[in-house]
Amino acid sequence: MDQGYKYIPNFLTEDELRDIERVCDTFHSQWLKENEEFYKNRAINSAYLTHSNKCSPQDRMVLFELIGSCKIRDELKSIFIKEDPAFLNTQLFFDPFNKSQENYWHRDIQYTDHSIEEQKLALENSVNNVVHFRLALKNENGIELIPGSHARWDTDQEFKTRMALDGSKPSDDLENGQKISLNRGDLLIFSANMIHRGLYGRERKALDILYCERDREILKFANKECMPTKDELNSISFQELFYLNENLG
Ligand SMILES: O=C(O)CCC(=O)C(=O)O
Repeated sequence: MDQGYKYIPNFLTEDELRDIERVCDTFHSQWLKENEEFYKNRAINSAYLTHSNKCSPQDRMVLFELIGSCKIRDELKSIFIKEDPAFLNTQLFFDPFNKSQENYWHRDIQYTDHSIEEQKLALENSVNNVVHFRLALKNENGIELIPGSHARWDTDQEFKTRMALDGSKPSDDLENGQKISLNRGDLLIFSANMIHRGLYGRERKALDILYCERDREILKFANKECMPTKDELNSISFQELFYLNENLG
C-alpha cells in the first residue's frame, strides 16, 4: 500500500460471491423503490447495507461474515499497523441513471468538516485513515486514482480540478491518473484520502466495505444499527472489528 492502493484479482470465488450478490441485489431492489427520485437525479451509490431495518438477519450475517472474514483480516492487519482497524460502513456503487452524468475527482476527506489546513495535516501525518475495500460483483471499468496522493497534498492542477476552480471541472482528466479495471470477484483496496474517481459505463455493481482506524472522530460516522448484535458477533471470525463500534450512537 506504499502507493495507497492494492489490487487483488480473484479475491473471491464464484461460490463465495453467489450469496453476497444475492444479498446486495435484494437490498438494491428495495433501495431503488424507496429512492427513485434520488436515483434518477444523481445517485451513484447507496449505503448502510447491514442496517437492521433494511436487511434480514440472515442476509446481514452473509455480509458480516465477509466483512469480518479471515481473508479480509489478513489484508487489514497489513494496512493498519499502528492502530487496530474498525468496520465503518458499506456502500453499493452502480452507474448513474443519466448516462451523461460525469464522474468527479475527489478525496473523501473533502466531504468532512475538516478545513483545508486540517486536511493537509491529516495527509502529512497519515491520520483519518479510511480504506475502501471494493469488491466487484460485475466486470467494470473500476477506479482511476493518483498513485501516492494519499500521502501528499495536491498539485495546482489537481486542486483546481477537484475543487472546480478557474474553469476546471472535477471530471477533467488529470496527469498521472491510473485506471484499474476490475473483474467480478476482484478486490481493490484504496485509501479514501487519495485523489480518485469512479469510472462508469458497464452497469457496474460493486460492494465497498469501509474500514478505518479506531478513531472516535471517524467512527462518529458509523451507525450502530449497521453493527452485529452480541449474538451475531459470536459467529464472525474477526470480531474485534466491531467491538468499539458497539458503543457508538
Ligand atoms: O466509484 C465511484 O463512483 C466513486 C467511488 C468513490 O469515490 C469512493 O468510493 O469514495
